[in-house]
Amino acid sequence: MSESPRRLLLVNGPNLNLLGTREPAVYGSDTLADVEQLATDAAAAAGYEMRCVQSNHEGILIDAIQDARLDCAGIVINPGGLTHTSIALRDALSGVDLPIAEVHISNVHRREEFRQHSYVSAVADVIVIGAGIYGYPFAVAQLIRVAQARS
Ligand code: CA2
Repeated sequence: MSESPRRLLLVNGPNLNLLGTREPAVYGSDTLADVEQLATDAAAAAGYEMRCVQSNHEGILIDAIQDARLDCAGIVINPGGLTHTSIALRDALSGVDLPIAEVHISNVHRREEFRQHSYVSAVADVIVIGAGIYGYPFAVAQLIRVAQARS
């Protein structure tokens, strides 16, 4: 059997490109570039490369997840609002059969009722909620632990 690739995919969903520009009380003042840097550094510290994708389009996210099957060892994803609506995204995540880490910057459980349910959580190996952007490097480290245990 071939070795697991030393590459991870970071997926950020709709509106996360706006990080640092609005709603600082909820999401902080760091930008998407800051998030991607933190996650990339955490991956590099363990000898992994990070591919970063953000899109406001569900199909683009699904294509990136499907492609990860070919050359990634795991996926870190903040699905944004699609967390609470998208069966298609969940099907893509369960279909690739890779370790999955779900991240939410805010504590969704202290927010509106509609944010209390995630379609993604049932297919995630790691879930990090409410740790701000520092949830990303934590999720990366835990994802690598799961990926290495599996290979
Ligand atoms: O807390 C999170 O990370 C969320 O996944 C963020 C999503 C939200 O729909 C989820 O319930 C929780 C929203 C991302 C929108 O990001 C913005 C950032 C700055 C300004 C406006 C939106």
